[in-house]
Amino acid sequence: MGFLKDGKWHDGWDYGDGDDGAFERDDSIFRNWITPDGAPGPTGEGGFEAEPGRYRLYISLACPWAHRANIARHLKGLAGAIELVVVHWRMQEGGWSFREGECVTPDPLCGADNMHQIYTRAKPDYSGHVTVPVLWDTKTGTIVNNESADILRMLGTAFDACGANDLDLYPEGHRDEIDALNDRVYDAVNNGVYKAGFATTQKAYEDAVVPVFDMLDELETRLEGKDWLVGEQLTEADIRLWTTLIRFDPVYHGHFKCNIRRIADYPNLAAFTRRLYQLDGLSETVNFKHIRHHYYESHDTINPTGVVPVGPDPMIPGWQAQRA
Ligand SMILES: N[C@@H](CCC(=O)N[C@@H](CS)C(=O)NCC(=O)O)C(=O)O
Repeated sequence: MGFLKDGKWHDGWDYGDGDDGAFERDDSIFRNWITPDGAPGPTGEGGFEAEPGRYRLYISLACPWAHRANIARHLKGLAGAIELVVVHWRMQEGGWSFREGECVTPDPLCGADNMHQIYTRAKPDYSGHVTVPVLWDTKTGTIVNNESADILRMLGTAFDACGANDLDLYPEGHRDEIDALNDRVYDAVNNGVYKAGFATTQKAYEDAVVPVFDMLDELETRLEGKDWLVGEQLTEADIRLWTTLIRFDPVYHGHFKCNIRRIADYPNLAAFTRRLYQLDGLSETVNFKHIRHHYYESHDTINPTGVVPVGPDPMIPGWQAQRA
């Protein structure tokens, strides 16, 4: 773990400065959008026209935020149009790296050792955390966007005239409902598990962990007799919830102490998790080895030995308990 300050890398933990022990997440700073004609998107500057082969997506297969972006890339049929670069699962000194490992890709830009070099290529005096996903433009040599919510949404439409399929993950008529649900799921569930896991006081932990399960209980009821969270089709709201659910029993339940219940204890959420896993192309985006080893090997304040649990028992049919 670490951060850049005026373009220089520093190892160490730098989240949450008050003494209340609460984890505080940074806002992403690269907020430009790829659009069909290069016009500016809802935030940032224009100049990023959709073109197959022009953009590259840096992700960690462990990271739930990066996972959203890669799912959009897969579901929209853009795997051949947007190159994928995968960092090593272990994030310690130097932060995310490209050191050799199963399913890790060397950096095609400059053979970088670490992800922070990609950030300083884009902005030599960058200060802040070095996070994935990162959407890179090979034409102008800069980062288009490093906010997964934006990337998920922009890949939903940007390439529709040049190679993407017509799947609509953000249907008109349901947008207000999707936005409202996304906000609540983000705060209580997607980021809620991190707030619980990274809390350094009992109070901060308990303040975070209870809302995780209040929201899961509500979602369990919402999914009664329904396949999808909003309307009658898969939307980005489903994808955003799912990337947390798939990591929940293997990682968040133990490592982040979110252990009031498991997803396996919620029939509707468990069925929902399996339903998305079985959707065309989605299981390909899941790598349980990277997921389990990332969390348990990277956060040495929480798990100093780096020992990775072999369980729990598989929630997904076909998923076997894995050994190192
Ligand atoms: N707001 C960002 C957050 C992304 C994020 O926090 N990614 C984590 C991985 S799960 C990361 O790269 N953390 C490195 C760090 O915080 O130093 C997004 O959704 O894209």
